[in-house]
Amino acid sequence: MPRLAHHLTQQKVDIELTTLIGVVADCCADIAALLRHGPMSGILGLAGAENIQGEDQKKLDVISNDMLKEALEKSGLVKGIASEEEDNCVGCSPDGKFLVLFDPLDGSSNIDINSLVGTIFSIYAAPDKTDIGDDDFLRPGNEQVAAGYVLYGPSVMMALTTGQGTQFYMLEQSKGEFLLFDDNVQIPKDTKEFAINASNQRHWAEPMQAYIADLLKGETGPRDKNFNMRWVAAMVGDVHRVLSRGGIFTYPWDKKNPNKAGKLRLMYEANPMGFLVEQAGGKAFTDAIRILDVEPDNIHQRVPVILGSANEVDVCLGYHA
Ligand code: AFP
Repeated sequence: MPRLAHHLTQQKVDIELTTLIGVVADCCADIAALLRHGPMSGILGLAGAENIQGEDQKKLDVISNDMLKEALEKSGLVKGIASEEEDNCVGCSPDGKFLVLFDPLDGSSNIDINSLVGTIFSIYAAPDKTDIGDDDFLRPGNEQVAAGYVLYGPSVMMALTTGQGTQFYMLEQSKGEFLLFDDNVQIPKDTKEFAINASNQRHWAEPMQAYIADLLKGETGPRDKNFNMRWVAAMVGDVHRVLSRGGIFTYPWDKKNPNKAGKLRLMYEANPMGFLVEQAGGKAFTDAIRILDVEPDNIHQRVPVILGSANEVDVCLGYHA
């Protein structure tokens, strides 16, 4: 199985982008090693601070954020970064060619229960200017040059796209190398599996309530087939399942907090996942438009997310039409 850098070179990916993706991959391999030590490492639990989202930061959120920030700064390839754990963007190398946005540890609420977590990243070409600010990161997802995630599961796996389809790599622990094991991930167009946090049902908008109600009716209802449900509570885990065997994943708008458009963040969750899903033949929408076409107005902006098997996303959007 070809190594990550070898396959990207075969795909004729820009050498500096190939190097940058390698920097992210190596850092994630180090994060995976930390997670493997779990409770023995003394780095579980709360960090004693909140992030800009008002969420309690876990020690590993902060540690993984600092590891990625340091690795990206040292690479000399990155003009600036934005992170779920940073209030504002952080300038790195003035002549860096790329901007990188990331959620260093997605699924933080799963850390202390030894469940799935992951790192999500999104890469853009940097603007031709030295001083950068948050506004320089406000680019639609359709301008990403690469996106991916590393899922810290029984196997450590990476999903990656540079716009030439979506590939799966697996971390070969002894060498610390990511090896290609699927060079053309394809999401089945139809599915019988959905993912949603059903505890929010009473807060959803009526179209989403109607769509989910019809799924639950199974073959006795208008869908004429039975559906199964999964909820990992870590987007990386749910999206990996969708990429691997199909499905629809949604974190819809809910009236719990009407000034929040949804829970998931556009710039470092919905956009990179939307790029991966589309490149694998799936669809990724808010409840209205294609996620990659959303014009961002804030680096921590939230959006409703409906993504996965193309035909099932169309059915769900049909309820919202
Ligand atoms: P945490 O990182 O705070 O655990 O949130 C994870 C997440 O942003 C996303 O990865 C999950 O799909 C979603 O939130 C889970 O949200 P609920 O905890 O409301 O189910």
